[in-house]
Amino acid sequence: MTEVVHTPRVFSGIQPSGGLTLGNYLGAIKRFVDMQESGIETLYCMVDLHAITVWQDPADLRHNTRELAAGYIAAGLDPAKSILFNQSQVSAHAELGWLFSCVARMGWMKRMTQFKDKAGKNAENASLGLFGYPALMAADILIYHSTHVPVGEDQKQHLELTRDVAAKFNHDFGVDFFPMTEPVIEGAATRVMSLRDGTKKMSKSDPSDAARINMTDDADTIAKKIRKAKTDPDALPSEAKGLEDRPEARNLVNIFAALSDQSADAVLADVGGKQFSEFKPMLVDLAVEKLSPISAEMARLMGDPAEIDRILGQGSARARKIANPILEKTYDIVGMIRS
Ligand code: AQP
Repeated sequence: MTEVVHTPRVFSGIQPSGGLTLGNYLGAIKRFVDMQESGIETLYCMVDLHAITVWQDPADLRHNTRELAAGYIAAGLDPAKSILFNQSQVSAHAELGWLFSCVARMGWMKRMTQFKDKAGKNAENASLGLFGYPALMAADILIYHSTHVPVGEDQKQHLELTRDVAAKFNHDFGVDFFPMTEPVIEGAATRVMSLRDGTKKMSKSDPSDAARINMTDDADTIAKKIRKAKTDPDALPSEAKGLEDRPEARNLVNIFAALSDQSADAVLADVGGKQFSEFKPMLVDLAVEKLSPISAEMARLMGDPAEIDRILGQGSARARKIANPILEKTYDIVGMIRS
């Protein structure tokens, strides 16, 4: 069998399951913008079908989808350069998701740590969709034959499963059709932690609002949250290796590094020896400087929801043009009659 060389194409998505957090921004959106500027074809999705794997109030879901689109655009994604759309408007995602549900194995899903974290002790009561989430995620990526997926560290296991699905499909049907997608997990903040607990991921669905910085927080709120962020009593070290057993300190340094496009070592070369009483105000100033223009632009864009819907409609039409032929070919490989 000759190996097919796939043209580079980037896909990623975020769930409209709440407001955007600094974790989503630094771990995902900021990287999306970098990849957009690299000249590769980029598709960025609001994965609304994934969001409903846990309960979403319909009005909130609509609002959060538009706000996520506004966040993408405000952070630098340009609908003329990147294809921006919401997942449910491109039905090929759900269709390929079903085919992949028949390729992926129960045992693979049971090993997913995100399912264990999200379902918690009450797994029997979790939705079937939450259990099968990674099969739909594999479809999101592979329906575009995507070669690169920028994500935060927490999505690494799902990306490995995407490769397993592609490999099993190719093997079962004796084809070289789906590519082996590469995760792109880069930057100083691939895993932004909770401001209240440095061992827990910063998350939009954390019940404590103080644990996260929301992209819509105003300057006072950002300042208050950073001032109250958990730290330890020691001064900052002068190298990143001195942060190994200090999760909260490491988190704040990594946030500073990512916001200022530096490495943690470069930040510590400047601020090593300082106490948090000195470092936190510096972080507040930097966070407000970087995030305020984004939140102001998000608010402006949210003033015209019809324009956001128009952008999503246009993006969806462009996405369907790429996805539908790949879906048709997949049905053909599987043996479905398409008359
Ligand atoms: N704390 C984080 N640090 C770095 N990256 C993060 N991402 C999320 N949180 C962090 C990255 O953002 C992208 C979209 O994530 P998602 O919304 O699809 O799902 P998630 O990872 O489950 O994010 P949340 O905020 O924790 O959402 P909820 O609370 O709804 O589960 C991914 O690339 C992710 O890595």
